[in-house]
Amino acid sequence: MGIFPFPALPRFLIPVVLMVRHRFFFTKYRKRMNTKNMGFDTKLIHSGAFEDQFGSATVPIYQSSTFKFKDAQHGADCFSGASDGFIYTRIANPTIKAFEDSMAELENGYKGIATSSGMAAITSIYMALLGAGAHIVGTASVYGPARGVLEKDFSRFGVEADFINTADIDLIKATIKPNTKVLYVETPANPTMELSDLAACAAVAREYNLVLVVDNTFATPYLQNPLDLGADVVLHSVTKYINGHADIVGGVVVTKEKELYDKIRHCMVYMGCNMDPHQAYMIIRGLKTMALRVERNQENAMKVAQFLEKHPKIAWIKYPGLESFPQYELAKKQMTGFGSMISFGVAGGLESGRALMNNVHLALLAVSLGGVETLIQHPASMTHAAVSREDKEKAGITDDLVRLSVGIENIEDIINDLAQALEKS
Ligand code: LCS
Repeated sequence: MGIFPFPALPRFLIPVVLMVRHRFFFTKYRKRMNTKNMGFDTKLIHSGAFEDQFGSATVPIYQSSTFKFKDAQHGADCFSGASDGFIYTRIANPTIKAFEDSMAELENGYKGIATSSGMAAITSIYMALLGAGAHIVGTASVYGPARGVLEKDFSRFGVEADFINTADIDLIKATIKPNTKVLYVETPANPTMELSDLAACAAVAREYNLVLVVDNTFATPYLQNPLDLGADVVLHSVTKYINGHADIVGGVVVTKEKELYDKIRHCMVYMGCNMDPHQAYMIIRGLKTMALRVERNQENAMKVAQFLEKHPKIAWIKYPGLESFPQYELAKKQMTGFGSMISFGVAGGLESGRALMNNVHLALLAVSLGGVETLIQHPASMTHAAVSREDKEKAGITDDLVRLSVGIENIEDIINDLAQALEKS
C-alpha cells in the first residue's frame, strides 16, 4: 500500500509521514516567499501569501470562526503566546493575517491590524491612545466622523479634541497642551485636499512626546509612506483605493513599533471590530492591482484637473498636481504622485454645483472614493454633513465645494460627461 507522494512507503512509516505533513502543511503558517527587498508592485501580489497544502496561487478564504488545537497544551500555549497558532477569528485568522502582513510591508511598518471598516481602525486607535483627561490635536478637514466620534462620543469619557489647520506647524505647537497625547493628521485632507508636512509634524510629535497618527487613505502607500517620514501609526480606509472596486468596506492600521501595535490590536480584539475572512480575501484580490489602478486614476485626474482649471464655469480648483495648488512643492516633496481626488467650486456656487451633480451621466453621484468608477459628491451636505457650520467654515469645507474621485474609465468619456453637465450648471 502506498501513500502519495511516496508510492512504496513501508506501512510503519505512514503515521510519521502524516504527522510531518500535518505539521508542515496544516499547522505551520509559512510565507510563500521573502519579498522584503522586492519592488512595490511585486509586494502587492506576493507579500502576504503563504503556503497551503494544495499550492494555491491565491490566499484561500479560511471561513472558520475557530481553530482546533492539537492538544490541551497547544491550546494553552496559543493563549499564553508560547505558540503562534490560530485560536479564534476575532483574534487572528490566516486570510486576514495575509492581508495584514502585506500592508505592514507596503507601509514599511512592524505589523498590520485589519479592521471591519476605516472608522473601526480610527476608533481602535483612539481607544488605545486616549483616556479620561487626554487631549488630541487633529486636522480640521478630516473625514467628518473621524472628528465627530471624538467630539460627540469620546468627549463623554473626558477626552478633549482640537481640530485645526495642521498645515500650520506653529498653530499645532500653540494648540498642544500638557495633556496632549496624539497628533492626528489626514493628508491630503478630505475634502479640502490640504496637505500637512509630515516630516515637520513628526518633528513636533518628537519634541512634545506625542504619537503621530496619519490617515493615508487619499494617498495610498503607493504614493506616500508616512512611517518613513516619522509617523508612529498609519491607517487606511481600505474601502477606497486599497480594495478599489466599491464592493467592500474595511480598514487597516500599521504601526512602526511593537508597543503601539500591541495596544491597538488589544483594543481592536476587545471591541470586536475585526475584519472578516471573506472581506480580507476580496481586499487581497483588489490590492494586487492597486499600483496599476492608482497610476491610471491619477493620470486621468491630472487631465480632468487641467480641463476644469481652464473651464470658464469653474471658480476654483484644488488638485495637488496643478502648479496653481498652494502646496504643490510639498506634494512633490512628500508624495510620489498626486492621487486622483479633486475639489472645486462652480461659478454660481452651491446651486450650480448641485446642477452639475444632477446632470452627470457617467460619474456616479455617490460618496466614497478611490475606486475604478468616477464618483462625485457634495461634502457640506453629505460626507461632512454632521460637522457644524462653524467648524466646516473654519476647515474650508465651503458650500460650493464639489468633490470628485476620478476613476479609470476612458478619459474622453469622463471629460465629455463633465463638460455636458457644466453646460447645464
Ligand atoms: N478616512 C478617510 C480619509 C475617509 O475618507 C473615510 C471614509 C474613512 C477614514 C472611514 O472609512 P470607512 O469606515 O468608511 O471605511 N470616507 C468616506 C467618504 O469620503 N465618503 O464616504 C466614506
